[in-house]
Amino acid sequence: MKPTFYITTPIYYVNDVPHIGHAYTTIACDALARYHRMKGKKVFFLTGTDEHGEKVQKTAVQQGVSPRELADRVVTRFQGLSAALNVTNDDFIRTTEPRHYASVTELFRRSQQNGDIYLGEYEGWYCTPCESYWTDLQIADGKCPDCGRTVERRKEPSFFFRLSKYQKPLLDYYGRNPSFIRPESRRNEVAAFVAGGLNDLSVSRTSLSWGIPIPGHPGHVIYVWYDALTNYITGVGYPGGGERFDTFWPADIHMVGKDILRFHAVFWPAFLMSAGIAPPMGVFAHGWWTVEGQKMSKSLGNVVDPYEMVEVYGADAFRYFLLREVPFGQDGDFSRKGLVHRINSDLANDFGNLLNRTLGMLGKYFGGTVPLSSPSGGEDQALIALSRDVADAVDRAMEAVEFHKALSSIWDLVKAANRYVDVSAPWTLAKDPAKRDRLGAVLYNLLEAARICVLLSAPFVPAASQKMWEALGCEGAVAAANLSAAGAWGGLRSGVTLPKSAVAFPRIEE
Ligand code: ME8
Repeated sequence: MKPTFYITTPIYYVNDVPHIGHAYTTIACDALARYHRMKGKKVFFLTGTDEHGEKVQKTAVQQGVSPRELADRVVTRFQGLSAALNVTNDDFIRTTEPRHYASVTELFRRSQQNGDIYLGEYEGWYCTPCESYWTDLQIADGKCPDCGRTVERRKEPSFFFRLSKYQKPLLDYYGRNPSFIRPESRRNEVAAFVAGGLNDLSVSRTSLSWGIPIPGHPGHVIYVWYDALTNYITGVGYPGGGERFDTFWPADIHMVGKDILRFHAVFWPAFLMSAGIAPPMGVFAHGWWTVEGQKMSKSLGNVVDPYEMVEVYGADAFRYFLLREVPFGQDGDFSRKGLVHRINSDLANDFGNLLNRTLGMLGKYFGGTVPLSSPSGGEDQALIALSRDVADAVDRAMEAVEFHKALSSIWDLVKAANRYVDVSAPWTLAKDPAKRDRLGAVLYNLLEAARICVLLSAPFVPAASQKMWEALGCEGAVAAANLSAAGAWGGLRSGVTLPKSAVAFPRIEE
């Protein structure tokens, strides 16, 4: 097992406050970071904000403030997401920090030094909202191929990066690393794009002042994507030559939305190859959310505010819904009805109830003291075998970044444990004093199955799982438990006294 794991979110534009899309990527990364920590790895998890560029400058002008003032104000909304969503990022990078200026300048200098950057003049069709130039071929009837808005003709002196030179190295890299771009369908898309030929890329602007200046070339600032992508190495200490960089680079996963995959899977590895730095090991593109069946937009007024979700439904429920509802990588639809349904059926009924009814029976029949473990019957062995299979399935799913599969496997165990209650009928065993040992074994097995479910679900529902962990008499933070050691059957301690109930997932009125 590789002992380290470095995961990143995109850095978010500060021209607007966080919405469900930002929360989604961040939560997905957090679940992975937590999972890999519980596997015993040294994890570095980076998120942050993208503060330069035309979009931010424009919004600042509209609001009558400087871009830096705008950034300073909006960044707190993104930083606050970590506490609200229970997210465990190790650092938060802002592209306006001095450490990032040093990093971008050095990366650029290295490419310049080996001849991959040259001064030219750029002319093209420019889409301002997308910050992209397009060629004649790409614009159908004068509209941006990405967003459909009108483009304008523009020309300016610009530094270019020799992206064309990296066509073959990129294709070779994809070939050697079949899991570099995931999901697989996206890999084919990107590979086809690269195989179609790459134009050199304009990497500086003179039409813009809000950016990182290029030393020795007054008037030029670094193009926003070159600036933004570089955050991933700044965050681990580039170019300081420190231990963190050596430990964590190359990153294991850059998590991104499908709209920005190309920047990460084509431009970014090429910039790094040019500077003699190893490309990242993986880029994963997730899908987009619609809201109640409609595209999310400010004008429709249907933007989902993660802070509101946390306030109304709780962070655990929101996290669970986002990662359970939709196969990761595909698009999905967010609805309050769907969220409430998942809370009541999966969380409150299935999982919460399993623990709560077992604690109730333990209180009633054993004064709350955990009996000895003495599995005997076939149904006991089946439950134990299932718990092992589920732990393996969760591991495979998490390695494949398939959260929905991991969660559905955990729920296989939750549901099997609930069935085990019905089949073993503790209330009937309790009537016969000769069956007291058997009653004890049944309750032990139930509590133990619940404990394993709690452990496996900890990366997804961190607060509730901690509450359940404590209710099961387990010590310390569940987030700090080691999955393989703690996940072995029989880890629950006998003889401890547990509470008579624990409500980890309250029901919500529909
Ligand atoms: O793109 N559903 O920042 P950003 C799911 N600064 N995800 C969505 C979404 C939706 N409805 N809408 C947006 C940027 N997103 C750059 C990144 S990285 C070096 C620079 C996702 O704030 C979108 O796919 O505009 C993207 O991954 C993320 O939100 C950030 O968007």
